[in-house]
Amino acid sequence: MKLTDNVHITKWVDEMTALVKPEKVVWIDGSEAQLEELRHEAMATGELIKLNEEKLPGCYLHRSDPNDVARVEGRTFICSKRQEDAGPTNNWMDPQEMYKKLYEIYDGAMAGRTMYVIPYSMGVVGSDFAKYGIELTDSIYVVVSMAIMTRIGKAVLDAIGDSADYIKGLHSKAELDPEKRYIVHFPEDNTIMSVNSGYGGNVLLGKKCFALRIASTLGRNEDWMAEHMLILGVENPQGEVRYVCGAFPSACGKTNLAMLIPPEAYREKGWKCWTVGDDIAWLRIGEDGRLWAVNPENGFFGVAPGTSAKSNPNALAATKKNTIFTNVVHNLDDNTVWWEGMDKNPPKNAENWKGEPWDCTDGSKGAHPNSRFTAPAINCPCISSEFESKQGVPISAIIFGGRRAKTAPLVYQSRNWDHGVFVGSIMASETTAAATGQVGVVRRDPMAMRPFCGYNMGDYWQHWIDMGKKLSNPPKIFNVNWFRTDEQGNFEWPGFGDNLRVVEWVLRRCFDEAGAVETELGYEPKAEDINLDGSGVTAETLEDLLKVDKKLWLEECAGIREYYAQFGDKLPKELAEEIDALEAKLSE
Ligand code: GTP
Ligand code: SPV
Ligand code: MN
Repeated sequence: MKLTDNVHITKWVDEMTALVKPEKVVWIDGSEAQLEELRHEAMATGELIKLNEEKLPGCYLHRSDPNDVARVEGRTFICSKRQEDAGPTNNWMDPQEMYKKLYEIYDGAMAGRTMYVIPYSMGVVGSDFAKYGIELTDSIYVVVSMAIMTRIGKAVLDAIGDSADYIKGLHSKAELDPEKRYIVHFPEDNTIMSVNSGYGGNVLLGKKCFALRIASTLGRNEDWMAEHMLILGVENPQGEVRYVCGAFPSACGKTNLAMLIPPEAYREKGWKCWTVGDDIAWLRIGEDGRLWAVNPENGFFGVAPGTSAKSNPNALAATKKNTIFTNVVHNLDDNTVWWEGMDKNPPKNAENWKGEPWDCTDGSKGAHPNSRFTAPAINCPCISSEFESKQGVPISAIIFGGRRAKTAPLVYQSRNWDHGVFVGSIMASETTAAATGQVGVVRRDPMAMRPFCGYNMGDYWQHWIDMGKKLSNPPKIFNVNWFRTDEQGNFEWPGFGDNLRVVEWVLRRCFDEAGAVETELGYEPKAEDINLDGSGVTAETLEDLLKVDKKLWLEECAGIREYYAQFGDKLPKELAEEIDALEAKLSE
C-alpha cells in the first residue's frame, strides 16, 4: 500500500518499479511491528543472525559478500553535466551516458524480490535543518540499518507533504558483481544510484551519498556546509559546555574523539564529554554570527576492531542492544560477537567474518579490519542533551587531523579563518581499510572530504573561504595528529582519552585563556601549556611531538603545490597566497 499521494514520489517510485521489476513493493511505515517482521524474514534466509538475547538484546550479525566490504572509491561517480563541476578528485561521466549504463544494469535487477520504499530524514523530522530522502532497495539489511542510522517512516512522508523537495535514491544488490558495482550521484537531479553492493557505506544512502556528497552541493548553493566531522561537547569544571567539530579521514579517530572519556585527573575535577555526532556535521551560520552544527544521523556506523572497554567504553556500551554487527567474529559458544582489539580472549569456538570456522591461534584475522557496528545514538551513555536540538550547537573550534607518522605536529592553531582553510586543504593521511585499495599510503585528503565532496574541490575551498566572510564570530581552526611515531614505529602520544589534554588547550585558545608560541605553521602550545598530569608523557616527548621539521615541511610544500596544480584557476587565490607564505617562512 502506498503511504503517500505525493505525485512527485509516486510517479518516480512507479518508474523505478517498471525498471527494476520487483515481485512486490513494500512501503516502510517505520513501525516496530513491520521492522520485526522484516528481521524475521532476514533471519530465515540467513541475511541476519539473531544474537544472544540475554547478552545482546535486539542485536544481529550480518555478513556482506567477501568481495564487498568497504567503500569503492574507484567506482563512485559524480555525474554533473560539466566535468569541471565534478573536478579532478571525482570520477565523472556524462549524466545521460551514465543513466543509460545504469538502466541496463538495473533492468529487472529486482525480479523475484521485494522492493522496499524507505522514507527517511537526515536531521530531526520537521526541523529547519532536516532534509528528506526516499531510498528504494531490495535489501532488508538496508531497511533495518536505515531504521537505526536515520529517522524513517510515515512521519517523514507527512513532513515532505506534496513537495518535490526530496532526494531520490535507488539501491539494488543486483548480482553483487564487483565489475558492475557503481555508486553514482547526479547532484543536478538530486538523485543517487547504487548497484551491485551490499556494504553499508555504499548502500545506506542517507550517509555518505546524501549527507555528504549531495548535501555538500546543496550547502554550496544554500550557504551552509556538509562536513565529514564529529561534534563533541566538552564540559569544564565550571559546568560550561563548549563544542568542537573534528574532521579526520575515515578510520582516523572521529568516533573515538566524539565519545572521549576524560583522563582520571580530569574526571576528578569534573570534566565531562558529550557526543553530538561521530561522522557527519551540517553547519550553518547562526543569527549570532557563529557557526552552528547538527548531526543529521540517528546512529553510529562505527569501526569495530580496536573498540574495547579500555579504548572506547562508550562506543562499546552503545553496541549492547538493538545493534547490527557486520563482518565480525561469531562466538558460537554463547552466540555473541568478537573482534580484534575487543579483549585478549578470542573465542575458541567461532566463525570468522566470512562465516568459516576460525582458529584464533592460526594468525588470521577473525573480524574484517573494516567490520562495523550499526548502533542507535540513544544507546550511547554520553549522548549529548543537544543531540536532538533543532538549532544544533555553537562551534568554538574546528579541528582537522590525520594519520601522519612524521611531519604534522601534535597540534597547531591557524592564524585566522583563511589560513585555517589552507590547513584543512593540505591535510594528508595514511589510507585505511575503510575504502578498498592499499592501506597505509599517504594521500591528500582535504578536510577529510576527498571521497565525499560532491563537486569541484577548488570550488569547495572557495565555499569555505566565502563562509568565513559571512561569519562575524567564526570558530578557530586547528590541526592535530595523534599518530606521530618514534624511531621504532610506536605512537608517541597515548591518544584516546588523553586527547582531551590537547582539546583543552584548543578550547582555552578559543576563549583567550591559554598561551602559545608562533611557529612557521601557526601557533603551538608551549610544552607547559598542555596538562600532562597522569599521562605518562614527559615534557621532552611533548616537545618532540610539537617539533616542526623544516626540511620535511619544505618537501611537503612541493607536494602541496603539485596537488594544488591540478585545480588550475579553481584554486582560490587565498590558498595560493598561503602556500607562498608558508614556504617563505620555512626558507627564512
Ligand atoms: P569512520 O567511521 O571510518 O569515518 O572512522 P572514524 O574517524 O570514526 O575512526 P574511529 O574513531 O573509528 O577510529 C579508527 C581507528 O583509529 C581505530 O582502530 C582506533 O583504535 C584508532 N584510533 C582512534 N583514536 C586514536 C588515538 O587517539 N590514537 C591512536 N593511536 N589510535 C586511535
Ligand atoms: C567512512 O568510511 O568514513 C565511514 C564508513 O564512516 S562508510 O559509511 O562506509 O563511509
Ligand atoms: Mn566516516
